[in-house]
Amino acid sequence: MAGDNYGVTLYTYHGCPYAHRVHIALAELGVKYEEVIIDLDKPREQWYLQQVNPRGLVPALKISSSALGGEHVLIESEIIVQFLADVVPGVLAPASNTPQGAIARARINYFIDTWNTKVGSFMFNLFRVQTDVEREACSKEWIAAIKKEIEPLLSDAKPFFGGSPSLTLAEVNVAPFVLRIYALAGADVLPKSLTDGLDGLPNFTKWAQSVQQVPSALNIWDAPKVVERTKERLERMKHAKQPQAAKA
Ligand SMILES: N[C@@H](CCC(=O)N[C@@H](CS)C(=O)NCC(=O)O)C(=O)O
Repeated sequence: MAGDNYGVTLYTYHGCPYAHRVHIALAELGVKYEEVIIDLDKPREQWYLQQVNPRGLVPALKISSSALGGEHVLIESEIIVQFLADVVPGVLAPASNTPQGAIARARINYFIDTWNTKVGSFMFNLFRVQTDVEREACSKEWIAAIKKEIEPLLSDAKPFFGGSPSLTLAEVNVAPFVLRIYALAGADVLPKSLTDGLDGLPNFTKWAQSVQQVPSALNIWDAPKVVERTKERLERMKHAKQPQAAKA
């Protein structure tokens, strides 16, 4: 891709974990791009909804080149990073047009699917709990889910997924959430019991430590800001709930 004449624009917001995935992939692939920051505190402007993403979300990636037959806008972070891994095969994942490449891609996709469907939603559940008892119960359930679903998939991580010495598509998708788990638990926004419990999972802990040190994952990462924004969001959620409780 570097040698071809590509124009790449990323529509992003630095606090968004989904946009973070795309920043990581572009950095790992050494792709130069223009960045357009979308202010999520304001309603999306018409040009964004009409020309970029009718869903109004970030991230979105505009890419143009004669090799692609012109200009394309891609939306949905998983699809964008998958596209980037495909267009520069062999860096984040092998090309899938050999049996070995296809099986490696299937394993990576299974890991991503497992995170998304079995583990990822606990963070949002924890944001919604009302009492300390519920908070601790949810934290325990999350640790148990990571132990059952993720720990075995990382048995050959070295230090990255599937024995890879460099970041893979698996980490591109999950690193933004790993960084948030440790930063938010460190600031007591998520329960400390969560990271204490995760410390008892050797594969996950070793892998998560490596993930948190990768320069491409740290480029736009601003832990204090994410902590502050999350606290503000939780406050807003708390206040939004109160009138409903009073009505009931
Ligand atoms: N499934 C989407 C999720 C993207 C998403 O939820 N982005 C949030 C920011 S993290 C957003 O744009 N929200 C719009 C808003 O807050 O108005 C993806 O993976 O790209």
